[in-house]
Order: sequence, then C-alpha cells, then structure tokens
Amino acid sequence: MSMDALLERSPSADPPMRAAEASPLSPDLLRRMHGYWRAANYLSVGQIYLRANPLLERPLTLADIKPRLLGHWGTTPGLNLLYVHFNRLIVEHDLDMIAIIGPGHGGPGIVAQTYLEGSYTERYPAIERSRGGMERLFRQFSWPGGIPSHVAPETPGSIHEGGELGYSLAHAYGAAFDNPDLIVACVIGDGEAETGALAASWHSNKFLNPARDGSVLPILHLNGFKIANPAVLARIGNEELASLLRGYGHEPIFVEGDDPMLVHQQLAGALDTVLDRIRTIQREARSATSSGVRPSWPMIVLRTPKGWTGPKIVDGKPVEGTWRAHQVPIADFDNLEHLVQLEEWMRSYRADELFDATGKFRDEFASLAPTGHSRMGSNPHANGGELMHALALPDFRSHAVALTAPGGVRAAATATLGSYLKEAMALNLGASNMRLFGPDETASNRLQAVYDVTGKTWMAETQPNDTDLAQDGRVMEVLSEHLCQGWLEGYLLTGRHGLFSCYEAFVHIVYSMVNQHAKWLKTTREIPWRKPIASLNYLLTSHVWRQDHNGSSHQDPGFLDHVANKTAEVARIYLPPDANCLLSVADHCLRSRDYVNVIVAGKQPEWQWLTIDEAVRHCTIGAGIWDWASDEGEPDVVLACAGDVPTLETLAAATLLREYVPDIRIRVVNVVDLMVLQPQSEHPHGLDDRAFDAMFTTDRPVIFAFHGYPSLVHRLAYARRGHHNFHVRGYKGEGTTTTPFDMVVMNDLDRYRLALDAIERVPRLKDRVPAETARYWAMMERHKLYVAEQGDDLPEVRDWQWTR
Ligand SMILES: Cc1ncc(C[n+]2csc(CCOP(=O)(O)OP(=O)(O)O)c2C)c(N)n1
Repeated sequence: MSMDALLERSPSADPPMRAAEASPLSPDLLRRMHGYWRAANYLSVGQIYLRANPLLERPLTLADIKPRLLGHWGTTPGLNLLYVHFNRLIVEHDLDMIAIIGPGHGGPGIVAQTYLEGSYTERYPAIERSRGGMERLFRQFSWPGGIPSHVAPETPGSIHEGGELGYSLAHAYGAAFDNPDLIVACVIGDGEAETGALAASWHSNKFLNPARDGSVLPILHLNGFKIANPAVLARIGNEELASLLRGYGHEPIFVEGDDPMLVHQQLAGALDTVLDRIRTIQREARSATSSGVRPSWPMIVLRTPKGWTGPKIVDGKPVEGTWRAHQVPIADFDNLEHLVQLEEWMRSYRADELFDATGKFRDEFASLAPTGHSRMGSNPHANGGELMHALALPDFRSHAVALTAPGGVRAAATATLGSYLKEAMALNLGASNMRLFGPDETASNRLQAVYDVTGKTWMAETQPNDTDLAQDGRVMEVLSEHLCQGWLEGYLLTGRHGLFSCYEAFVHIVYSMVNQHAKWLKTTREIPWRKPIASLNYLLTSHVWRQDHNGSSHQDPGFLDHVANKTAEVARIYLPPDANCLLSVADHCLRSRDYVNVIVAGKQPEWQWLTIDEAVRHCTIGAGIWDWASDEGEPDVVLACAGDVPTLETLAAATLLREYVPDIRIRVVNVVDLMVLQPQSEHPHGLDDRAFDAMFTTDRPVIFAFHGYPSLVHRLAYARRGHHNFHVRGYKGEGTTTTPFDMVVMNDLDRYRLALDAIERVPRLKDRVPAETARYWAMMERHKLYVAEQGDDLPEVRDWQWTR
C-alpha cells in the first residue's frame, strides 16, 4: 500500500474493512497453531478449576476441584487466540514485541501462555513443564499464598495489571515512546473501552512519532459483553464503530467469526496486513524524504464469542457468547452433572494430543513459540529495570538562588526548577530516556525553560502561530490527567524516567491510577526478578494557596492525604519551603527508584530562606529547627510549618509575636519531608523519637501551619509523645476567588491567627488572651474591609519582609 493511501483518512461512508478471506496459514501451521490455542485454553480452565489430576488421567472427582472457584473465563480464549497469533508474527518477522492486556482479569490465559513458552518456569522453577509442574500451576492460581487471578506484577511479560479497567492503551503508548523498534500490542476490552481513560487514550496517536517511537497495535476485543451487560461498542454496528475509530485516527480491520479455523486465517491475514502497514509508516517516517504527515495507524477489531470454546448451555441457560461466560461458567459442584460437564469441556481440548505422558508440551506445538528474549514473557521491556540507565543529572547547585540572608530575595520556585530540568533534559537528549508530562500546564507551572532544548510533542496539524510544538519534542502535553499518568507509568515501567507536573487540585483525577501504580511497586519489591524502576514523580503546583484568582474549583490539597495512605515502602511527600529546597528534593526524586514521590511547590515569586548548602542539609534530614528564626534555649512555643505558604505565614507570625510579646521565646521548625512526622516503626523516613522530641519538645505548644488538611499531620504524628500539644492549622475547605492572603485568612492559616493560637497556648500569656483576641478581630475587620474595597491585600501583609 502506498503512503498516500495510508495518509488519506477514509471517508466515514467507506464500508468497514474486513480481513481478507485468503488463507495465509498453511494447513500444517493452522493445525499446530490451533493445537497451541487448545493447550492454552486447557491450561486456563485447569487453573480456574483443578487442584489435582491435571492431565485428566482418571475421571474427574470432586476432590480434584478447588473448593473456591475464582477467575474469569470469558475473556480468556480471545486473549489466548491473540497470544498464539502474536507469537507467529514475532517468529516470522523477528519482532521485538510486548503485549498489554487490558482485560487483565484474563490472567489464567497469560499465565498459561508464558508457561507454554517457557518464560514462566524460568522465573518460577518450581512450576516445571511436567505433570507435577502443571499441577502446581493449576493449584497456585487464585489460591491463598499462590498467584492473583489477574495479569499481575507476578506475571512474566506484564507491565499492566488490568484489574482496574481503562489504562491499557495509555500504558501501551508510554511503553512505545522512544522505543523505535518495539511493537506494543494492546488488547482492549469492549467494556474497558467505555471508560473515560480509555476513550481519551485513542488520541495518543497524535503524540506518537513514527520516526523515533515504536508502534502501538490496538486490538479492540468485541466479545460483546461485560459482567452483566452488553458492551456499547459491540452494539453500534460495524459502520458506526469504524467511523468512530477512523475519527480517532485509526484504520480498523475487522476479524469476526465463531469458526476457529476461519478466524485463525482471518486473524493471521489481518496481522500480516497490520504489520505491513506499520512498517510502511515507519519506513516513510524514517526516510530522508518523509512528509512528516501524521499517518492513519492500523488496528484490529476482533469480534469473537465471549467464553468461546466453553460450555454452550449450563442449567438450560446459554453461556458461550453471553455475559454468563464472564467468570466461572460452571459452578456449584453439588450438582454432579456439572462435574460431567466440566470434564467434557476439558476433554474437548484433547490434552493428550498436546502434552505427552509426563505433562511436557509436545515439541510440534512448543516449537511455534519464539525463543529467548523474543518471548513476550521474557521481553526485557516488560521488566523495565533491566534496561534502565540512570539519568545524567546536572549539578543542581549551579541553578541555586543566591542568598545572603534568609528572606533577602524573592524567587519563583518552579521557575528555578525549570532551569534545572532544562539542563537535565539537555543532558539526556542523546539517551532519549526522559520526558516531562503535564495536562497543558508546563508553561503555566513555570517550567517553560525546557522549551529551549526540546519542544512539545505534536503530530497533529500545526498553524503558523503555534509555539514550541515539535514532532520530536520531549514534553508531553495533553489535557487529560489520565493520559499524562498512564503514559508516564508505561514509560517508567519500560525503564525510562519522567516527571508529571500538575495543578494540585486536578491531580485528584488520577487517584485510582496512583493507587494501582503504588500497589504494583509494592508487589514488585517482593519479586526478585523484577528490577527497580525510576520513581513516579509528581510536581504539584499552582497549589491551593495561590489559586486565589481561579477560586474554589482550583483549591484542594487532598492528594497528600491520598498518597499518605499508600504503603510506607512507596509513598514519599515533600513540601520544600523555597526554591533551593525544591532543587534538592527534585534532584533526589529523579535519582530514586520504586517510589511515588509527591512534591508540592508554588510557582509565584516568594521569599527565599535557605542557601543551597543549608537547603541540602535541611532536606537530607527532612525537618529542622531554623536557628536564624528561633530564640535560644527552651521555647515558650514551637511554630512548625510544612509548605511554602505556611512557612511564610509562620515566619510572619513569629515577627508579630515578637512585636506583641518582646520576651517570648519562639522556635521555628520547618518540615520538608512530611513522613518524618511518622514514627520510625511506621515509615523509614520517620525521625527517631529522641530527635523528634528534641525538635518539637514534649511539653510545649506546637502551632503547626500545614499546607494540606490538618488531620493529616495529626494522623502521622499521633503516636509522638508531644502530640497532644499539636495544634494544626491548614486547609479546611474554605475557598473562593479572592486575594492570596484572604485565602489563608479564610482557613485560619494566616499569621494573625497563628500568633493568637500561640498566645492562647502559652500558659504564662494567659492574661493577655482577651486583649490579643480583640486585636486579632480588629485586624481581621481591617483586612476584610481593605480587601473588599481595594481588591488587594493590606500593604503591611503584601510587602512584609523578614528582618531579624
Ligand atoms: C474501572 C473498573 N470498573 C469496573 C470493573 C469491574 N469489572 C471487571 S471485568 C468487567 C467487565 C469487563 O468487560 P470487558 O472490558 O469487555 O472485558 P471482557 O468482556 O473481555 O472480560 C467489569 C465491569 C473493573 N475491573 N474496573
């Protein structure tokens, strides 16, 4: 097919393209591939049902059946079919290919396939390719202490769990970026395709550059049903579906049927066509005369029955080809008819033709599989740590803000980071292993310096006034937090590095995705063959305290609570108080492995507190007493803070307190690494009790100004000796379009409130409380009036500067 034909998007009136009726598979190859598929289906059913008698050497008895039947059959035969056909393609064309399985609940299929190809036994030697090994393979599935029912981290060749549907295609693109020779086959469930994340993911093809990236081969698996309902895309007719997919920039080829022999031929032909098109697209894009025009990428729509080859009718109700096939089609073995039916089903695969008497997969079928790293279960891209190289990172000190005294200069933290990221990006251009991800906010978040060295990836149309768009850019901007997260996860899981910068309030959109990634990391730490990968780094900016102009929709710091719930092995939260601390923290995070790092930092010009050397020391410990802001000796009160705006308010409160009560003794403690608050027994970053008590005291009031919801500080510090003295101020859900200072006032995090909090809690100042309370309310009145009339903060607040 010519490139012109490829580039020309088909008018929607064109009939959907069906796979040719030719027979690319020779009779012998067809027979062997069909045998391979039967073997995989047999092993899948065996895993769901059997604890013994794996080769059915004697009639099944109830004792052979697992007491709890857990697993998903419905999607599995389709996955098995595709895997066998991918294998043929890999072998015939010497492909570097991995598969992402969207319906990850089809775990038994992928486990069976990696077992048949030998990858599984190499990772888990006890699961031998023998009768005993097969029995253990069956027994361990969905068994306490065994393996999960999904395509889990434990499954060789997987970078995608699939338990939570929606992220397969985004992961696939993340894996393909900067892997020019890799083909990422991605099976998408027709139910999964209804999710928002998956629906957005089709647009990923506008960000995939065929000249430097690999390819993604989406296969929409129309088995027609979900758990209990038909799937939308299976019921809109081929023409409408083809129009939809073409609208997304794909040219679909339909493979449809329920006669295995015909479907094998059709699918093989479709895959040959698709591969041919992918290669044509890549050849053109990589040629000196490339048009640079975005191609229409091929894809396959596979319409086969759900639960194909399984029982057709159970208890008088249709099962194959219906939603009833979704999980365990035959259950309840009190009914002995069911035992007979299961045995008939399993025997229909004729396992004795496929496995020899010792349980070994017969060579005539086994030899169809690729070998070595070509096997999808052994492809190193799916164990990204094996391929990962550390980033070349610049000396962050050379980007530091120069400071002669605390509070002597203002700087924008994220812009400072931007200059560091620019250099980091430049240093790794050659390695092509670093990207920056963001939902249309990189410049808004002040990281635009990176555009000096790389543009924003863009394969769609351009206009003369566009700026910084580039087909080979390394900044990934798309207005979908799901896509940013999914792409980055796929990129990290295949051994590369990145950072996701996001408005703090909208990162909540990916709550569920970070859950799944954190669980993946936690599990992989326990799997010896899974090598560490680069951490998932978030830079949350445009944060709650500086979203005064956008109002309450843009104000919510709760992502910290969410991440703090994740396992201590994985979760890290940093609140650098100034630009130099941000540099130190970001450099640390980019070097770290297997964590979810959340960094919160503002983008507005703010007062700077620490020199770069002080910042490094401070961030290394994670928290510290700021001597320059503190009085010597035992304090009357500890003013603690975490976050840039709370730090500013705390220091301003210290100034006020010294003005109100000249002999007051204040200690200022700043927390960068939030997890220092937890006891060491709960988190590896926790300060040991003695250091914690020495810092916060055990008997003085601690007024803690916190960036996020106050309850989080209490949660983390509740077991500390002095916790009952902690009085935490933070976001309490008050917000609107107002001034920056009014935002902190609305949430009682302002300097005047913090100062009054301190006076109220220092016993020797008890008598002053009524007068100070009156002063506070007078101040609040003045503030509110000024803000309402002038539309700006009081000059003494706006122009406040640290002096001591
Ligand atoms: C986000 C999400 N919502 C709901 C579920 C529960 N669930 C598991 S499987 C399934 C149906 C999946 O249908 P489809 O993607 O078509 O897969 P298949 O039919 O091939 O099993 C549902 C709703 C889930 N796993 N993830």
